[in-house]
Amino acid sequence: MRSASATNGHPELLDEFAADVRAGLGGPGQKTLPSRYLYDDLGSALFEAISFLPEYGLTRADERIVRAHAREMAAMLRPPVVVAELGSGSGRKTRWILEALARLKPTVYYPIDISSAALQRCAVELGGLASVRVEPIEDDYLGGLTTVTSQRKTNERLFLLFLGSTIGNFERDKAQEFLGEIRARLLPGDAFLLGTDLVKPPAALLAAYDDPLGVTAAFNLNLLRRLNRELDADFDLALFEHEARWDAAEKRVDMHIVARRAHKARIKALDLVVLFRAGESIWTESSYKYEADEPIRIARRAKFEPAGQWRDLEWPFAESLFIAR
Ligand code: AVJ
Repeated sequence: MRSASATNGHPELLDEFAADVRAGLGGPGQKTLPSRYLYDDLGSALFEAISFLPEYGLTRADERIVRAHAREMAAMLRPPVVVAELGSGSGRKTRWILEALARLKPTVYYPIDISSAALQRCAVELGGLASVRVEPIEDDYLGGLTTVTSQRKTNERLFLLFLGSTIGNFERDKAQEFLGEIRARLLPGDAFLLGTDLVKPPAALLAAYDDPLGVTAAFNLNLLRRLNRELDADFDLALFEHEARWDAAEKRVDMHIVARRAHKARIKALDLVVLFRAGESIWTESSYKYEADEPIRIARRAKFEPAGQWRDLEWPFAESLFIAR
């Protein structure tokens, strides 16, 4: 079992991390790091904590919708159905769907995640469900999905879940491309459930991404600790602060790590010195917000047929169900 980080014991992942960090921090322009590196073990636990913050309604809205409509969704799919999920996280939301399906017929569930810690938590959370066999797949999304689809039997329908508005971390054209990549791996009649956080007033979004307890700040700054630990860097966390910015034109929330004053940090494993001006930032995440018709538009373009959409009113969020054409 891996403990300290997702790259421990996976040298090829460490190389990729090193290359991404060099590309993101080594040049003269806007410094940036890919958001997926926020999720080491501590980062995953901090995101889990974020999902309990009153200001961050996203995860609870997602779960409310799934819980309220799981049976309706299950009834639309002709068994036998196998379930796969991209980025399973704790698996708390998926319970409702698996229960609804397993009432009709025993089912297999393939959580796909690059974090073995997340997969373990998910197996514990959902392993006890009657008539559900959990088969964790430690891989990236498309690699894992390819594994699932190459194993599936032709009489089985695949129900693919992509919840939590994780798609919000993709630039809009990348999201479109990604849906195409997903669709290319599915067969006609397969189902796809996509969760998207919806546009809402900027004040609510800024509070959600810069909470007064500082949990999101810890989640963001933890990325520097990861650089210190895994790449032998010497970032002084006290010299940085978390910032959330609403980009009205792009309809997205960006997270930055901002240098409080001019200084430099060393990343020994890369033999790289990183200079910061006062106020200069590392851009660590974008969280795109959608209009309710947008997921339907991009899914249609990727050869999916819309089969239903459910929204939460308390925290505007949409769950859209599609069938592969
Ligand atoms: C897990 C990607 C959906 O973008 O809202 C939470 C991650 N970032 N707070 C999001 C996150 C800051 C989250 N997603």
